[in-house]
Amino acid sequence: MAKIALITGASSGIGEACAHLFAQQGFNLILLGRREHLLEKIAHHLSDKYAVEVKKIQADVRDKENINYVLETLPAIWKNVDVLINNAGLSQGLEPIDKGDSDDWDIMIDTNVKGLLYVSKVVSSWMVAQKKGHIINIGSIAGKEVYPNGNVYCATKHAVDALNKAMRIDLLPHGIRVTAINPGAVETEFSIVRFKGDESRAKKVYDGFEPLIAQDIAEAIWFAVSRPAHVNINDMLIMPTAQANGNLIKRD
Ligand code: NDP
Ligand code: 8X3
Repeated sequence: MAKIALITGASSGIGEACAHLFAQQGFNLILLGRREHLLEKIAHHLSDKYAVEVKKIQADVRDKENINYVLETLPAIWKNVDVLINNAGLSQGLEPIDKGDSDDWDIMIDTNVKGLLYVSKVVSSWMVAQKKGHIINIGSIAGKEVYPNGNVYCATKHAVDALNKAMRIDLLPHGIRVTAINPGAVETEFSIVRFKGDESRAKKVYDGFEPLIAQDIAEAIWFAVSRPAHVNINDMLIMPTAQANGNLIKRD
């Protein structure tokens, strides 16, 4: 029977790239995100191209009750999840702490931390019952250090770093693998979302250097997943060659 990967935030960027790569590897997919038309397009393309089964879940990871409902009401066969990719996440704004918008802070904390927890609670309980599984948590260089005006986004990714370590401990008795994948700058919709649709400001983030692309991160995730069962990659930090840390990029 084909393995199953559940990917949150599968409608664009890193999540979408993972959907392609895992379908290519013969995984059936559960794709979760809010923008149904994008999930539909991706699901259609992948099931056609790779003859895999794809289930779409249109949901907001911040909605605890609905997340419980949509996951718990999946047919039993779809609960045999082998790989969970906790990827749904975002940044909102880039302001110093005294000027930041507290609504932006709520959105980041609710999505990047609480949303990841809601999904993980349900799916890890299935993995515990199966005594197998692999959870991939998408952190960031922002979870390893703090950069100017990154305050709350960095705090949420530091929380992901802590939760990754905590899951590794809690799930150890059950043989479940847990991996953090921490990218530096990847050109996706991330900066367009951070700057609330301001595409020219978003473009400037990647001016004068070669950022990572979503495929680079999907390949790193696949590397971790495809190790032999006795090998757990705990943590990977992946940067563009032109980026030394959260705040230092060599531009032309
Ligand atoms: P994108 O904006 O391209 O993708 C983000 C994905 O998350 C989308 O599919 C979006 O889908 C989904 N998402 C956002 N909010 C929610 C929500 N409330 N409920 C369900 N899904 C949600 O950005 P990336 O691919 O770059 O981001 C993916 C992850 O990578 C994030 O966790 C981000 O923090 C992390 N990251 C990104 C880096 C970068 O430089 N790009 C670097 C380091 C980490 P939809 O809008 O349809 O719900
Ligand atoms: C997203 C990339 O540069 O904002 O995690 O930390 S960055």
